[in-house]
Amino acid sequence: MSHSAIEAHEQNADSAADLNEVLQGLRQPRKVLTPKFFYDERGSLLFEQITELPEYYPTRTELAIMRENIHEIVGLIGPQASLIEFGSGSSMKTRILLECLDHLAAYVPVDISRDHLLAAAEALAAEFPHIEVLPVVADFTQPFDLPQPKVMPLRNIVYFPGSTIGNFMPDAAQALLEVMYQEAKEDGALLIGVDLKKDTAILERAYNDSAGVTAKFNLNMLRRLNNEFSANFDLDKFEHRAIYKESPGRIEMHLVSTSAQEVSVAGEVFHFGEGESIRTECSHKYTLEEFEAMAERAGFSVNRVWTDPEGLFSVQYCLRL
Ligand code: SAH
Ligand code: AVI
Repeated sequence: MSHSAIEAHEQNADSAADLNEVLQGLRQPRKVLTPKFFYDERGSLLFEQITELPEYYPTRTELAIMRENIHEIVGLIGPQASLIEFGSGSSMKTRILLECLDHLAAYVPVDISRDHLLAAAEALAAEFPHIEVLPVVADFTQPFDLPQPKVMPLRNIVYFPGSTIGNFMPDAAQALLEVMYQEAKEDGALLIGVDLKKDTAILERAYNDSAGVTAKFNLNMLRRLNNEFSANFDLDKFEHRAIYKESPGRIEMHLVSTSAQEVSVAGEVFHFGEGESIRTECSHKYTLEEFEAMAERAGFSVNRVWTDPEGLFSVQYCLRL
């Protein structure tokens, strides 16, 4: 795909390190893969379909919170900020901010899913010609640099919607918040979407939709390993499973082997017993107090919290302490 109008800042792609991560995960007694491998072009499109599912409440709830409170949010951010978005995907929620923010210095979407990011950046640049759009293709868990906007920003606002923070183990989530603290710089802030603890049935429905889109999204990881890491997973021999575990407070997504089988990845053979699974994703849910404690450990103070009437989801504005 060619994206001539927009310059992409490509950073830290390392397929050897990715393969190593895959192999290390599959060598564990409890096999595990990291959710960043969901997001090739097909995975990004499947995620977009998930966001429209009736059972998947987070996207529409977060959008409603943003729309409801946009004037207050814009007032807190102030003029001439640089908006740096982690895991921007299709930048759907960002449009609400881009429409309302006062003289934005630049919009810097950061995402690992290259073509999807560039297509979204091109569309935004056409829609908002007065805003400098500076897409960064990077794995945000590894060091990366941010491009310098033409207009000097008055402050940096790190935007991290979608509750993607929940896809990281608590230590890694805190480490990521610390990176955001650094990127926010002095006087900067973090605007973050955080999914909240709730009734197990609502959570499990959201990750086991009746149309089977989440199952396709989950299985797409194996398709990707077949395409990119010389693996030979038979997608018909694995099943999607998503369950909520109370004690860590997270949805776990697994791919369960339906029979005893062997699979090879880049020449290394892995054995699966019948019923053995690969954990592909954790989606942690927080109480407001739990998230506040983690944000504080990373150097932020939670300045403002907006939720929906049912208390399903939160958007939080955090200042550097
Ligand atoms: N922010 C959007 C998309 C959330 S899906 C929303 O709220 O709907 C998670 C996004 O994070 C995907 O676009 C995925 O490609 C990106 N992502 C996941 N892990 C990443 C990583 N390690 N580095 C960069 N982007 C990542
Ligand atoms: C991107 N992330 C916050 C989603 C979530 O809800 O954890 C990914 C997802 N997995 C299954 N459905 C959606």
